[in-house]
Amino acid sequence: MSIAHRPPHEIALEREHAHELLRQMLVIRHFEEKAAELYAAGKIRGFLHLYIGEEAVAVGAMAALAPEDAIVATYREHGQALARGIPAAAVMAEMYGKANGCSRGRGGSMHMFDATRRFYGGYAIVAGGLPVAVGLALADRMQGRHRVTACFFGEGAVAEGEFHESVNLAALWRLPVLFLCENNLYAMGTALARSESETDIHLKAQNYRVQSEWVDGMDVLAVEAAVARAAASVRRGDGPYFLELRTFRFRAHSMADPELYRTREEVAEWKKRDPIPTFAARLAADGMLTGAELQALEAEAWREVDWAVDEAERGEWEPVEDLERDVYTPR
Ligand SMILES: Cc1ncc(C[n+]2csc(CCOP(=O)(O)OP(=O)(O)O)c2C)c(N)n1
Repeated sequence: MSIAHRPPHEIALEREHAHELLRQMLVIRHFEEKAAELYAAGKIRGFLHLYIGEEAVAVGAMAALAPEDAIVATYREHGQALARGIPAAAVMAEMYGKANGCSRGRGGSMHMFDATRRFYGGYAIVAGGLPVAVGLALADRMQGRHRVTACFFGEGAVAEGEFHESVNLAALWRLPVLFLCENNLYAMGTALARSESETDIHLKAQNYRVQSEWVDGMDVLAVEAAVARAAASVRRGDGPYFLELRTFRFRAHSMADPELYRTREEVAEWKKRDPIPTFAARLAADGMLTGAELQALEAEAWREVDWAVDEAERGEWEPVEDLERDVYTPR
């Protein structure tokens, strides 16, 4: 329905919501642009995997999930952490390795964690989050809670045994898991078609009798709508659901990747579908975003990123006395 046919209060609500989706995508984009700079400057060390190009997936999905739902993600999870509401300062400080980071600086970029927001990682092992998600969902089932565990993972995970074990068990026990496969076509330097005989990833879930579909992961509204539908089905008790979100990472796999496995033309082609400017243009065309509003959202996003960097800079290192804290040592 065109907005001209909707009552004014609905238009106002939609406009606000659309701006919030755009603001979140801008925060993630600029946060990571800054992180890349800080990595080059030696402020952030270890591994760093950027989500640039994939923002619509995390933002659309989180908008459709409830605070009581659980989230499990991968090492490419800054976007999910920010969209879930972990303060940008806590995410940045974590990358710095500071004690004000969301994992007290012990996890770094790949291990964001915030139990108060039911954000259960951040897993460096490909497919490592899937069995954890199945376990969280099993706990909900056993305790009679109607909530969803949303599990993000890359298409590279489907080559792992853990993927098959997890989807199978979730289906067999009808557990409330929402599998969210971020298909960005490359697992490090391996193109999907070079490693999988079936490249329609969502079909793999159907082998286990799990409802599945693919979604345009460059379109934040399409992601939000699909996740809302799928989460409602899971919450109703209809068993797990699988969404394949087709997307693309614009940057290298990590900071140490010369990108020899794909052409510049392919990347340039996907950049035409950049989820941020395309969404902004669509809103502008619908009369829902003015140039001044876009500028204000950009400025707001940068302010949040600058604040995050200030807090990370100001943060303390964990004191030496805490070295053995949370370390299990049998005596
Ligand atoms: C079990 C395991 N094998 C190999 C690796 C090394 N590795 C790190 S990322 C990656 C590619 C994963 O690609 P994908 O799942 O598509 O996610 P993306 O990086 O594209 O987001 C691999 C093979 C690992 N971390 N864990």
